[in-house]
Amino acid sequence: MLTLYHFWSSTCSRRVRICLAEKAIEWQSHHIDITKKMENLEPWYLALNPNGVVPALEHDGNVVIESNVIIQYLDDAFAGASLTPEDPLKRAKMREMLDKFEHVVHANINLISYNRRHVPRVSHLSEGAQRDLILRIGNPDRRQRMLERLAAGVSAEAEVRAEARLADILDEMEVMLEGRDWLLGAFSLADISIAPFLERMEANGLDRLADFSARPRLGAWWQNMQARAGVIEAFAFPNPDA
Ligand SMILES: N[C@@H](CCC(=O)N[C@@H](CS)C(=O)NCC(=O)O)C(=O)O
Repeated sequence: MLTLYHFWSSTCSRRVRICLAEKAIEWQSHHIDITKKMENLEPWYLALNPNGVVPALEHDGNVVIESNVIIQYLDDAFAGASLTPEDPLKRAKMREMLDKFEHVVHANINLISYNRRHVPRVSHLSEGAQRDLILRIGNPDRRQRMLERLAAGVSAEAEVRAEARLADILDEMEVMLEGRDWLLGAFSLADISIAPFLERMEANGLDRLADFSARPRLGAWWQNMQARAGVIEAFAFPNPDA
């Protein structure tokens, strides 16, 4: 039995749903409302994922967290098209990319999304109520970061720096895509891991980044990515409240 705890529009949940679709793995959905109901901070969910974030995967009673770890687990544990290169060096490169996609791309998108998406989402709560919710987050680093953002907000300068870091990674991808359709040659977890963030850049109105005229290979990659059945299926997961 495979259950994914996820939120319909979350980038990290999309990573996992793309992988599940690409490998044609059957799974059961447990939707977690991370917006109004904030189910990700309920004690029962924190027992599954102490970081208080989606996604989390439960497989035969065992829980795996961290979306990039989950997709590697799915690729290791399930049959179907392999999404990891055979060559050890390419495997290492893939893991380097996964690390950057989480710790540079996701971290900076998260910062940029704070004023645009997070603040309006919690604006109905008093500062004290927001603080109480943050104090429930199990991961001390994330808890501290959220407390600092609550106290001081995210400055325009910090957003500019974050955009520059995103541009660095997009430039790196443009170079990697020379003479190939996918980041490592064959389609892999690296392509899956970054795809939801390209959509999020567009959704956040980061027009300069999402304008592919300066990065034509990346533009072609994004078109190919959006045409894949697995990506279409993962992005089509409906908002249960719509
Ligand atoms: N490193 C984690 C990050 C997960 C994450 O930040 N998830 C976001 C949605 S994409 C979340 O649950 N946010 C809820 C919140 O911030 O309250 C992973 O890759 O699984």
